[in-house]
Amino acid sequence: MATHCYDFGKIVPLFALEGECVCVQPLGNGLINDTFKVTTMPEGTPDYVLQRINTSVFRDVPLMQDNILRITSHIRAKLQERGADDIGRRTLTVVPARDGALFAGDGDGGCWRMTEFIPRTKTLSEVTPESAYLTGKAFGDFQKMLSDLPGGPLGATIPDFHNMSFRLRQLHDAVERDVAGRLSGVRDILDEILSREGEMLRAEDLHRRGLLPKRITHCDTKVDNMLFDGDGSFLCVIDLDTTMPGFVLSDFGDFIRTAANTGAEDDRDLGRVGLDMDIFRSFSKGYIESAEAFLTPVEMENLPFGAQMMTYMQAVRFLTDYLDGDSYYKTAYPGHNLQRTRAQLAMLRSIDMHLGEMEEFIKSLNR
Ligand code: GN1
Ligand code: MG
Repeated sequence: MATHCYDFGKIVPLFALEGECVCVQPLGNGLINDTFKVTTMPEGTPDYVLQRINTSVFRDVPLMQDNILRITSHIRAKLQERGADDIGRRTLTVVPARDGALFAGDGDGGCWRMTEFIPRTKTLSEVTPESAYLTGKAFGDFQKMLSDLPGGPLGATIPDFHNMSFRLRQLHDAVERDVAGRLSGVRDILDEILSREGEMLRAEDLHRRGLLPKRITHCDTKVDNMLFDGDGSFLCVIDLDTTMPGFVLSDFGDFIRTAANTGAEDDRDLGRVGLDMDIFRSFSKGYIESAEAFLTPVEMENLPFGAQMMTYMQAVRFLTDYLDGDSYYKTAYPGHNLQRTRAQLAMLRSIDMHLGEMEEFIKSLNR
């Protein structure tokens, strides 16, 4: 978590919040931005989520905030049309700065934004088949709701974010530079990764040949980015920073990579890491139920590949950052990015073993 000291007495009043701030505490475990919960008084006024945006990762904050406002306004309108209840808990509510902007500078180089805190929610460290099914349904629905977003395509907040050839190029550059002198210790892992470069470019190949479309996708569907109600039912997806045009395979795959992992993303015990087929089946069933109306046969049959692709891409990104001296992801201990890489590769091997079974299951859903 953030170790910096921020002057919240100065930062919080930049935003148009209700009530009086009584407490600011670190929130969540994101690897990029610094996130805080702002508690207010009196009882009945909303609490807030305050974030310091990592501007070396998100270089175009106005574009990102504009995207988020467009996405949340559109989803809110759709939910209203459907007569949904509890709309304030089913999508994020952006809180503007007092000057009307969607973010605020603190005068010390920091860039901040705020949303309403959604009360009485939990994130799921232990996903059950039931919650995976509901999450799959909700995710298909999220993509469907955004399919007619007005105002033209969303801008890319991070260009080439899930572009595999770009990520591999970054790895090759990091290997060449070896700035932290760590290359000699990772030769075995690097060889394993590089031996699979070609097969992992399949999505971009299909796209180039006009066979795989880009749609609006979330691009960070890890399970930590989903809020559930007290009873385990899915409420909403958060962290919309990277919602932009991409392949549905990314979103499907990133959920499987994280939620269907019997271990943690950075597990120190690789014996715990592996694919949970029950979670895979439940999520796939829910996802296809709401997404089959728009998914093409090529998208459908490549969903299991999406799980391989995203797990592999995460291994590539963690190893790149390890070689670069840990400059991108927050780390909790020396070698954390290397452990993350190893855990992703263990997950990938487990997905590989189940690939045939996964493909059969997706086929069986394809009515
Ligand atoms: C980062 O900050 P967080 O935890 O939401 C990363 C994702 C990775 C994820 C791995 C902008 O997301 O792409 O999948 O870590 N976000 C960015 O846990 O790079
Ligand atoms: Mg994120």
